[in-house]
Amino acid sequence: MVSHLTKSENMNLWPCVLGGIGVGIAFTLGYKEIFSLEDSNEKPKYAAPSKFLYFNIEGAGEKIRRCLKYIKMPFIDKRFVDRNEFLKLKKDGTLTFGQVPALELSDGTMLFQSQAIMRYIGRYAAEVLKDERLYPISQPKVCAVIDALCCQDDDIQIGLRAYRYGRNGFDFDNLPALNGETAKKSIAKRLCDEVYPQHLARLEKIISNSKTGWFAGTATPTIADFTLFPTVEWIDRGIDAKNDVQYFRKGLVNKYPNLMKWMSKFNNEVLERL
Ligand SMILES: N[C@@H](CCC(=O)N[C@@H](CS)C(=O)NCC(=O)O)C(=O)O
Repeated sequence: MVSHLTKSENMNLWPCVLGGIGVGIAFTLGYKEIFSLEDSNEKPKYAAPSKFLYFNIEGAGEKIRRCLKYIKMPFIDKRFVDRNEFLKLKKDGTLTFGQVPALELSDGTMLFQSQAIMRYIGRYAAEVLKDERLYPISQPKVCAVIDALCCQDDDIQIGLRAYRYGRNGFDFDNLPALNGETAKKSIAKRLCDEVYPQHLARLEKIISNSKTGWFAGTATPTIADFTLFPTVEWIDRGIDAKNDVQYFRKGLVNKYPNLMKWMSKFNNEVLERL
């Protein structure tokens, strides 16, 4: 093709040609990635954990406090001074499910349910702090193993939760049909003789097969280890020897040597260094 433009006119066109090519490439790759036009207006994906709300006991909350300390996240450790302080939040609707643990984030968002909270902390550490130890988001299959172990923890606790908290329906102390102490005694026996040994045997097998000594086979403990530790510890202690669980037996974990080793490892390598 013959050009009708002079040489200098031809030279002047180059910026337009290059610009056009640039815009083409930008649209092909997606302008967002190149110019980050939208990013500047987007809200940050994560807000930092800021305040943890729970009773002044270990209970279901300690694993969360431990994870926050493990990733060196500063947070307000709000422990209710009495039950009324908790009931006030329950009544005013702050607690979506009427329960704690709850984690307030720096933008005011409230998170509930310990499993969801643990995962959020794990993801926050991985994405924002670039610390994948608790929840390796770059390895989805490992995360699925971790999630399964956390769900298993819930299954292990089902019997105890039903037994212990009348609000779940099995209100031994107030439902005459449930036969009070007699029923409590035989259910506790069944849990200690059959249910917990089955769960512990499965956990023993998993931890025996782990090359690293942590539940998901990772180099460092994950939220699965932080979640299972208090549960296995409670079972071993005969729950916590309070009146409402007086029929539980202590020392059930002694029969499982690798679970015992894992407990010492968690104590020495995690708890003592927090
Ligand atoms: N599935 C919940 C269970 C939480 C739960 O049971 N919380 C208890 C304290 S450990 C609670 O808030 N109970 C309400 C009450 O005592 O009225 C979780 O894992 O966060």
